[in-house]
Amino acid sequence: MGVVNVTPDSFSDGGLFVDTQRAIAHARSLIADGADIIDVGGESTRPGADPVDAATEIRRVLPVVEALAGEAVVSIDTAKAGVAQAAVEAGAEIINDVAAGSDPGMLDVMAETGAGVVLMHMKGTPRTMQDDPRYDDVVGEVRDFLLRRAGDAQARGVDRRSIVIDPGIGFGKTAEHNLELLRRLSDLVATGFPVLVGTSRKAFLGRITGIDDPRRRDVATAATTSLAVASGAAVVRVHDVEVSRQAAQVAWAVARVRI
Ligand code: PMM
Repeated sequence: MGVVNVTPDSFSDGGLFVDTQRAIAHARSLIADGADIIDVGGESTRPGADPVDAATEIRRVLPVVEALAGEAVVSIDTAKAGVAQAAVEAGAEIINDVAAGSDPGMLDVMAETGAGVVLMHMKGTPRTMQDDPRYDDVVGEVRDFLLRRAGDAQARGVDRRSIVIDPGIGFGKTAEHNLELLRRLSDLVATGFPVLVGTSRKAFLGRITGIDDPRRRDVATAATTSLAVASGAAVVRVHDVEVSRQAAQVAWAVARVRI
């Protein structure tokens, strides 16, 4: 899954692709690099980010979704039911919800559209999530939360086979929490739901490598891609598709005999 953020303020590519034509051209280069899915987002979820209203988000993402539908599977990265609905009408096939269906109406949109659904774990909101997050058992708590939300979604009519779960690396987690989730990813895979992992360029990689510029963290990202794929992840969400696709292909070739 290749990332296209049509936002002025995302942490690693904010401001680069606010312009519709540049966002579309960037998505096409990710498809040429081997992305199977393009994840289009119009609201930054970086720690401390201010929320934007639905009309602004729709104005940013809709032309990009429309242009790309038919060229790749398009996913809409949104926590708002109205944005998800508009994007699916414009051709998006997946709703990637970092709030796991908490917006009123979101689970109904997911059920009624029949879209694929990504339910992600986040502790708190992007404004507050990195203020001293604590868990007794991060993997158990994340897994239980995701199973509960997947149950809620199915109770509202979402098909079990449409649901993907995501531990939400960096969303209300310390570097140690992120590492523990990656180390024990197979506990999430064991739920039977396909697992999506999004580590790309995130701050914990900077802490480990000492690389401050997020755009220079793609090799570090590829290391996590290999480990995630070897642990059974079904989808990895990355900014640099070329590098992570190679890592995923090799990890898969080595690991598939035992997953
Ligand atoms: N991370 C970001 C945004 N959306 N969606 C899912 N499902 N999983 C993630 O880990 C995730 C996401 C933040 O990264 P960005 O600002 O580079 O898009």
